[in-house]
Amino acid sequence: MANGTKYVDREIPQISLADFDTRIDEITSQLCNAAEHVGFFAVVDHDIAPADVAAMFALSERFFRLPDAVKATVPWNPGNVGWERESQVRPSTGAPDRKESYQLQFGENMAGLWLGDEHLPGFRDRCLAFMHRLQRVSERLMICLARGLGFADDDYFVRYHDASKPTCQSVMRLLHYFETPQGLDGDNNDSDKTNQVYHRAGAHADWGFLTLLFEKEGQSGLEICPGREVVTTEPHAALGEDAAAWSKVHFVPGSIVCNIGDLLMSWSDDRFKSTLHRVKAPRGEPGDYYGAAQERPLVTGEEFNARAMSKHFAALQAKLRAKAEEGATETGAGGGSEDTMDSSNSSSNSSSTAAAAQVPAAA
Ligand SMILES: O=C(O)CCC(=O)C(=O)O
Ligand SMILES: [Fe+2]
Repeated sequence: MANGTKYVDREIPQISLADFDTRIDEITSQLCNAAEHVGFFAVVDHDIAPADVAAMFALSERFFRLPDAVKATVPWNPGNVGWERESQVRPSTGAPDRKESYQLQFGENMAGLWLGDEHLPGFRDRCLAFMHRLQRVSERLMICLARGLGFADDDYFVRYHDASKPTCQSVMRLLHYFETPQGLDGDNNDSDKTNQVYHRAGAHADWGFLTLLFEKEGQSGLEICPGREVVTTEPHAALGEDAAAWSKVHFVPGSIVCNIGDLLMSWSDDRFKSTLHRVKAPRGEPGDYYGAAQERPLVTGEEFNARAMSKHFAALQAKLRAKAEEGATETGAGGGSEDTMDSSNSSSNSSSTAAAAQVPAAA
């Protein structure tokens, strides 16, 4: 491999949700096994028809084809909603992901941020209908995950992700990765050596609860690196794109690829693993997909709290601490900024931390 990335084949468990009520214990055990060992699994027989997924992709594509000036009428904001373009800088790469995204929620954060009907008639209603169907799939997963963790109440997680609450922070993110030049070198530089660096989604772990991801056949790129063995020492350097052995996630027709996020890892006392993953920019390997449109609607559950910020955005933390210390020197007040970020797992008061998901860390 030109770039020196080490690849190994890893099996992504495939889990059927068919006959959910009667098979719930079997499904629970399969899900928990996957969550503990890989952090990724592909769910099939989930009751969302391929035609409905294709229709959602088509709608997403129509959105992204609108002029930027129109998309800019629904700009991203710290409620973790809205449209952004090349603004997400990952600590692992220090460069913006080459993508645009539009994040949608059910509730009050969307005020003024739904694309107007004059641009795409029915957009809001169609998205919401799809989001509700996805929410039902995630609820089934949440039921099993709570059950598998031994919570007395199967609905424990479901209650904290109640889509009927205006504060619900479940997100559907439409994604469009931009076309990249053919022949990137091992450092993701283009062959003209113009110092352009290309990452579709740099290596990261999701800090939400659970991510459900739809892929399109022939649009490869998603790779995982289970175990997080690469983050034991210096997180930023170790999170580097090629620091460890990666595995390609191959398209499985009709499946939803799911992964555990940091919040559920924390909520499960680290029993379930939030796995490092990325969307690799093509490098001329067989099967690489160059563009022009790769869209993946996905839903994250509740966004992680400020603990994720301290983990992923150390630079920002350092700045905040320095500021706090400055304040303390001036006013004589004590206390650090960390405490305010530790409200942790208890649910739906973390919209400001959700914002950090897209704070350009290296800005
Ligand atoms: O598009 C993908 O395949 C994955 C995207 C992703 O990892 C993310 O947005 O968190
Ligand atoms: Fe991710």
